[in-house]
Amino acid sequence: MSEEVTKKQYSADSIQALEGIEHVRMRPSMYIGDVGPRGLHHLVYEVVDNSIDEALAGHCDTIRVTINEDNSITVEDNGRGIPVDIHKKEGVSALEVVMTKIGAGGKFDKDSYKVSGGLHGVGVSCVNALSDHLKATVYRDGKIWEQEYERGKSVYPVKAVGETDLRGTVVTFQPDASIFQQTTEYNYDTLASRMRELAYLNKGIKITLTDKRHTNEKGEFEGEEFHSEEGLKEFIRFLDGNRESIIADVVSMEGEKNGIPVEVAMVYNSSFSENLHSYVNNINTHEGGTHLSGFRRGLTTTLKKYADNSGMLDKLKFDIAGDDFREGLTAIVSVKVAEPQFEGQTKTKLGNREVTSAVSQAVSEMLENYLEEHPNDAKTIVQKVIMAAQARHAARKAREMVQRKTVMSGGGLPGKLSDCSETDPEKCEIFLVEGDSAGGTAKQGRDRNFQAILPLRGKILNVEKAMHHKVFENEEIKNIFTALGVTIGTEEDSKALNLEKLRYHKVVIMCDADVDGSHIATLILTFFFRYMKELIENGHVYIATPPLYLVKKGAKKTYAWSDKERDRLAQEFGGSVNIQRYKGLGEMNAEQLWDTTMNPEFRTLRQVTIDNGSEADRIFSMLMGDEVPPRREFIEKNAAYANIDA
Ligand code: 0RA
Repeated sequence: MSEEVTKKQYSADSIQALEGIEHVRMRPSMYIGDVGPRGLHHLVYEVVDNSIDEALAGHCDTIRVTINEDNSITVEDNGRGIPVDIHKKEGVSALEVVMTKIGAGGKFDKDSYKVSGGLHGVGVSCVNALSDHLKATVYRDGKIWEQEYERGKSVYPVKAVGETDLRGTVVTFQPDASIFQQTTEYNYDTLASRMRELAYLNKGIKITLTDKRHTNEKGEFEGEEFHSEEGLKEFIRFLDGNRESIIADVVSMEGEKNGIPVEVAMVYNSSFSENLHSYVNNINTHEGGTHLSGFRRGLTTTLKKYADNSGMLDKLKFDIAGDDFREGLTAIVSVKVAEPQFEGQTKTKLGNREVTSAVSQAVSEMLENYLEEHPNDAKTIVQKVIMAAQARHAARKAREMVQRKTVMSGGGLPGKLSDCSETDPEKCEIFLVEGDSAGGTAKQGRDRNFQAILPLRGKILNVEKAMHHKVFENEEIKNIFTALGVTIGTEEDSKALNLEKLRYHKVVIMCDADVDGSHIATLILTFFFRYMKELIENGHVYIATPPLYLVKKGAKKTYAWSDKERDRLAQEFGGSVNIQRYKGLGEMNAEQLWDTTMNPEFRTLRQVTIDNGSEADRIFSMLMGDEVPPRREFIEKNAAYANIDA
């Protein structure tokens, strides 16, 4: 090949690379989901995933993640280091290819397939394209190599800057504020919960997280080390730490079935909820899929067989359904799939058919052994299943009552609901308001065209501690179901919430801005999380934020949402100002409530999201469960206004 041609080819390729970078910058959401806080944090996960892959390939055991003072992020590992030699096809350093070629990933290394990988699996080049500045340092072959980039383009060719005995890769990036316009500030807890999850999912790897933005009293940086020798077994103990186990130990297994690495761990607790968490290549598959079906199948077949043989079901007058085997069950399924097919609305549902039987077999083997070796536990589990079946029959009756009412419109709507006149659900909002009196104020203050009010009396039922039929018999909960117009499928495999008839696309929880109010908000959220998760997942649930203070001077008055804001306003007004602390919604008149909390032009609604399903599950079980100390600790740590949009 003549030099002429090589050059031409190189420049053609680099133009293509440029187009790739421009495309990522033009349509960032296509690559990382969104450009809000979620996308911002996703950048870190994408870089860490590369190091996890290196660890899974057996070449590295430590990953350090640092939030630097300026909110840039450093990820370092002690792996082989990204190769720096000239990539034959591209004519530049392999490091540069990995960093600047969109879609290049680590694919040129054919010996190891990439198993981990962010939700979008887009590679570190996307992170680079969306960063103001990125610096890659590689310790390899006795040398320290370096290259820097701006907005995805290299600033200089890869160069050797020193010598070293170390091996590894260090990437530091500063997200581009012109892309992440909402915020470029990293949340420690968000990163910590993902790093913890990764440590449990990939046992043996040490992951540290350090926050250099502030120090504690001793002058040390905040930070944690995540490391698990027992993997999912420990993950289950962590998740269920606030629940009471009814069996001796966590049941777990790890192995390969039909060439698919499968890991499963499970435990039964005394609660009534089912908590299944599933992962494919370290990605949380919120929508489940074939691996979860395999888990359910394995569990049901094995337990059913055991129960039948035990004779415990002989005198039973009602049938046992799949659900009954999963009440009080907490389980994690984690598989590694070479070419995962993701389906579903959020592309988090595994579609690969072959995975079902692999997981089902693994679970059957694991459970058969456990039941054989722990006859007392086996009996406890079967008894629990029988009780669940019994309760399900009672619950079905109660639920059918609710749904009969829901389906018949007209007389069906709850008497306490003040509905809006608009009928297009997309334009409609419903406020769930604590107490009849605040409900009255909200009713006067609202825009009745599109805002409906449903007052809830007192504390709503703590669904975390109640059996299903009690939940469906509860007056306030029945009102929420009928007002929203949603129903729950009764078929075995379509327990999903039916949102087609949802009457309001914004469901706003409006409670007092105090400890009681946030407790009530948490109770309502717990109900949504356990019984209407899809409502949250589809972005329909919001929390209203009423102001804490009214700051007045003469005719001038304004509101404050924090102590800091109150002090600033008081200073701005100067002289003697009158400050009123709103203890509850009831202290505001209708106009004030509209101005500050309900008027779409001025209010702030906090959208409730589930960033991390297992973490949310753990927090709800803690907040609403029996153990008091962890709850107190959480509330103290998160102050009066617990950050419930976990
Ligand atoms: C491909 C090949 C080799 C290393 C890596 C990728 C690698 C990538 C990343 C990303 C973050 N940390 C990493 N560490 C390693 C090396 C192949 C060889 O040395 O033979």
